Amino acid sequence: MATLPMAPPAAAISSFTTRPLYSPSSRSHRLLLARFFSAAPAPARAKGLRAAASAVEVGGVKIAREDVVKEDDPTNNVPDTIFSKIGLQLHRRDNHPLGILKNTIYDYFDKNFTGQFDKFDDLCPLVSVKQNFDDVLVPSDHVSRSYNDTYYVDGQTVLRCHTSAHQAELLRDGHTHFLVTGDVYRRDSIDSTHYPVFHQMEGFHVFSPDEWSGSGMDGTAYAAAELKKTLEGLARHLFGAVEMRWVDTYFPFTNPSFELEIYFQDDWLEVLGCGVTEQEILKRNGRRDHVAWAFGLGLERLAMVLFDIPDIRLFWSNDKRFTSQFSEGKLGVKFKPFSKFPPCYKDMSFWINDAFTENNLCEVVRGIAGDLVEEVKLIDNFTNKKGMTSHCYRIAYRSMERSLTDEEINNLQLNVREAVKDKLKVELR
Ligand code: FA5
Ligand code: MG
Repeated sequence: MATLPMAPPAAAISSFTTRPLYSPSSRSHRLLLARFFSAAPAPARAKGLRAAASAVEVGGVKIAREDVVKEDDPTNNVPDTIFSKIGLQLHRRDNHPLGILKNTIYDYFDKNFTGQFDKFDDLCPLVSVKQNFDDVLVPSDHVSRSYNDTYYVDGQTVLRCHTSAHQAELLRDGHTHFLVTGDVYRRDSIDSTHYPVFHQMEGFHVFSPDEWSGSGMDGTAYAAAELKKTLEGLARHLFGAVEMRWVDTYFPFTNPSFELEIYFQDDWLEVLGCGVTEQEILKRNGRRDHVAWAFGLGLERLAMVLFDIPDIRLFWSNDKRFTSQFSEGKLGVKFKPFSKFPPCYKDMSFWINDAFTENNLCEVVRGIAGDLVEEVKLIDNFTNKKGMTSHCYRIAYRSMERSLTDEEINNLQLNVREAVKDKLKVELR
């Protein structure tokens, strides 16, 4: 199951009941894992991670490893690989594709809504369960709240899984037009367009009754029309002419809800979710009788299209051959891939148990092999007469920066097998 799925309550919209809200359903068996921090092979604890004692500061909040990684606490599921990303704030680097993109989106809003949008890009990613879920009306039994899908620091605190976590507090603080950019975290399978840490920008625009009263539309229709106009304008500002389409969808916090898809690498790529904000959210936060639109866009997804970046893992690369290709204010630059080393495949079969999930497998493999694992893919699945189910996964190992030796890969695979057996309590075949 993918990370922050937000399928509606079963009866609500039948065609979306099996579709996760926060992530598409098409890649459930393809887990691509990689880190680019270190070119070295990753032993039991991946290299390139922050030293255990170190701390980072985000938005004035100091975050130490022991604040977020609590190995002995059963209510905590944050691994070191995730802690190592906190505070990096790729979206605040003006020479990084994500920073260049953020600034270009700012330009669009500055030009079209002069002085109206307040901008936030340094809000702390540690938020309460209330902020992340309750405040945006996510049902209490919703699968997105599960430990399988979200990184919990403890029972009340999570690493935000979307920038929507900040909507309510900003409304209460009196903001009516705002953009929130930040790193978000989801336990998720990974492939070339998914990564467990990525970046979103939230947009929010409140309208008062006098703004739509003369339009001949009701408030909801007016906000929906304004939303689509604004986002189509943004897409043109970023891409010029590009093939795009609107898809109806479901979010707990908007109605109606839409996704915008852009044609990329021979397929439709979902780049943002949006909609007209549920009245309940406005009512609870001091804007009764108003309407609003909101959107949440995936910065990596847009940047991949804009800069021709073929794999989402590249955004984390410190390799000069990647970073030196981008500079402040230059949106049109096309990424030139540097040489690709061949992948090496290893298969692994085991009998699963009731607790087994692919997200858990993914995390264990990443914990051992870090950036050297490119893909984990289910290639065989059967249940025997005794009712035992066997899975076979194919793991692709590949470094973006160098050739791996056979010995290195064999060692990694050995360690992965041990860890999978120990941590997931599955029976290797
Ligand atoms: C949300 O997160 C909603 N909060 C967006 C929203 C905001 C809707 C306000 C309505 C109003 P979703 O899970 O679909 O929705 O994620 C939004 C975007 O983030 C996606 O369209 C995609 O571009 C990006 N995204 C989602 N998962 C990943 C991932 N694992 N890796 C990279 N990008 C992702
Ligand atoms: Mg989505």
